[in-house]
Amino acid sequence: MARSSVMLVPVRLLATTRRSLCSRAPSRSETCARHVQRLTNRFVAFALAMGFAAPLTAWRYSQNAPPAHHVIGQSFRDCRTYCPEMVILPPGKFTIGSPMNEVGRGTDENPQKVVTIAYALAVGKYPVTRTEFAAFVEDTGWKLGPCEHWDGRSFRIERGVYWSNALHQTSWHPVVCVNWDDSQAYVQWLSRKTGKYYRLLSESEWEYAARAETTTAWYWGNNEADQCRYANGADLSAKAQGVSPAGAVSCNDKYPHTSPVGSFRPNKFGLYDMAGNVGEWVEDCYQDTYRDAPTDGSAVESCMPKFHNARVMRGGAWNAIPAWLRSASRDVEIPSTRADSFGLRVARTD
Ligand SMILES: [Ca+2]
Repeated sequence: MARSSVMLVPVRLLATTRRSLCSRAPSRSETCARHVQRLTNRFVAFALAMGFAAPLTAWRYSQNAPPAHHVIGQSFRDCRTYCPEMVILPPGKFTIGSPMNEVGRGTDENPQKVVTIAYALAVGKYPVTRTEFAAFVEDTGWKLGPCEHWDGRSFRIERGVYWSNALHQTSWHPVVCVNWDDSQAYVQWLSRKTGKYYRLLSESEWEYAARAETTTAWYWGNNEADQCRYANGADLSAKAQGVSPAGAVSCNDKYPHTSPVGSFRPNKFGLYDMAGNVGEWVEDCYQDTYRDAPTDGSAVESCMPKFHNARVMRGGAWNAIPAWLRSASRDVEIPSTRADSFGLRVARTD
């Protein structure tokens, strides 16, 4: 049997298994897709360990990647009017978490572990914008509740403030005031509209995307003085308007609140605003250690009552000091909370 025919056997078997699993679901539901992806990741991890790296990576790419005419590093949209622009990241390995000597690190950023992203991953080039999110609200009538406002000292509910009128934003600003449930509703709607599988990034996928093959504290290096060229954080302009917590960076990025997406330099994967602007919900339930965290790019799906079933948010925001903008920094939030520094970014794997 020719080599290509040999490889087609497991491909057909797995394709059949995939169809079988999904056929038992009432629709091509998110739950089914997640389940299939988890099984596939395990299969690939096993096969990689057995030495079938090259053919399986190619197979995994063909199963999970966006259409074949898209290539790694390039961007695409699945529709012209409201679909987020996506960048295809290469498969690879990285170390999640921070070294013990990293300044400003949290105690939940260890133990450091090698994570393998054995598949091509399409990630939003920017956080989801107001225009993109508005298309979802208009189409579905989804209702979002009131929003907490950061006043420089604390978050508190502002009467009459919602995602649609917070922070004097324009259409190219990242949407804010979305909670984890709103984010899930958005990606499920986007999946239905496009026929593709959109979802939130897992926490490890997010850090892989943010680091972009760097191991430094920030994706621009280890110098916080460079922050204002790469990220919209708590800066001198935020300090001047009284919306900065203590510890703002000593440079001026000119945006006391959110900035239009893409206003700062991208990381090496061509992704913008992976630090600052808005915090980005990820899929994972929060655990205060990486001890039991998966190493195949999948998410932690078991939420813990002792952490109030909190989910993880990544990237810091316009009100974040340099330590919170580090690639390894983790934020913990209650899934029902909406705040004017909370946003989202999407991923697509098939
Ligand atoms: Ca700023």
